[in-house]
Amino acid sequence: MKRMLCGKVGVNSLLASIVLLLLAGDALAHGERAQLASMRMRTVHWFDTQVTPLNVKVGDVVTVTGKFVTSVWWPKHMPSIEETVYLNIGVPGPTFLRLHSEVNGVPMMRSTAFPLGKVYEYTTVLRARIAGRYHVHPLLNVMDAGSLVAKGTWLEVADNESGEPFVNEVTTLPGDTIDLETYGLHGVGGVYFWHVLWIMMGVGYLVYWLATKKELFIPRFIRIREMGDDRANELLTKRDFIASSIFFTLTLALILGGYLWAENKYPITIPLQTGLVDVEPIEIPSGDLEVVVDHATYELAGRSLTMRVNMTNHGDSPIRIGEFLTANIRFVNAEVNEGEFYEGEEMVSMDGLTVSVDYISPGQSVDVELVASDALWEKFRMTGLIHDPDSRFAGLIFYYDDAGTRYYQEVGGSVLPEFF
Ligand SMILES: [Cu+2]
Repeated sequence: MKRMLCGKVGVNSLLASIVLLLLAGDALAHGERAQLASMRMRTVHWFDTQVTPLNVKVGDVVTVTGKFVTSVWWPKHMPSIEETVYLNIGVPGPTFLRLHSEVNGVPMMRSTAFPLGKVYEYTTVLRARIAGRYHVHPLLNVMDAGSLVAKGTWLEVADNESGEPFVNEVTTLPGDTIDLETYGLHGVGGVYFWHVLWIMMGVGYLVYWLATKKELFIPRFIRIREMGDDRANELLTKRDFIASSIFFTLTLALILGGYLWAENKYPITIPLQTGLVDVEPIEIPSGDLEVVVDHATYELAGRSLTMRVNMTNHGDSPIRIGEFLTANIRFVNAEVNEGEFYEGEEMVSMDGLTVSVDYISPGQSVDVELVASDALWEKFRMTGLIHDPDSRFAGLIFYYDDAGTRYYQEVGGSVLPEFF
């Protein structure tokens, strides 16, 4: 008997771990793959995303920095980022505290608007709250459009050595120091108190009906149908009426009493703050290269995007094309390879970009073929591009002058799928 029991427990826990594994597998594949390919290509180009450090303990500070360019190819059918947008961090649950965030030097505790075709440099400072391994993504919540996610970086948060609970102390405006981790949770009038009280009210009301009636919802409903609506009151006894009245009065009394009690306990309150702040955008440092896209094709079988562009170098230094970035995937030209790379960075194809010319000399105007190909197209479900009703693409081209200075600019246009 004992043995059988053990066997049963074994199977159960095995099932439980399979379910957990399945769930975990799901969690690995969120964000960067979930959105429409066209949406990821033509909304926000995130780059230089850096999360430091990658191994911390509960209570430590983590900094997320990076830049993004808002695409001038923003889909017309999508609510615009030029209206209301909020810089946020995408992690599973309340695992971090946000201590500070800014865009182009402006504090970002509020929403803002980001005009298209500009550069924004952001910094978000977090404090690790719960131990675990998280895929940390910067993201933008665009009003009515949802969140636009940058690629994630794995971050390990270990328990702190002391094993003491995480505290998050702040000083209120009247000068009290409180721990937000536990503030208002316990005691009479705390969150637990009110939840238990209302659950008891609800359960009590249900128990009254369950205990006093043999039949409940559907039999009574059928009876009313048989008797007719005008005789429905006959189903209600005097006792039912009194009990319901007591519950009704108690509910109103609790609401009013709770309100008066809260007013008395917390006399000074201010409403939740909202509003918009202005951020001065930065111009794209596009250097002296003029890029005109002739056409682009996407080869489904070859998992590659081919762009034919005309490039004119208006400067006095030769220019080399180093990278093409779209939908958070970096296609790097192995020949040039001066791109900035960061610890823990994902979605980089180190030799994913081939460029038909090595240099664009000063004054030269030349037709260039850029091919961005890698299995990452498939892995990140970019093949969905062909289901896009308006078949357009956009991305950033990064290039370098003689001195190694990096410039970039957005390219975009229509893209034709090729099936063979
Ligand atoms: Cu992720």
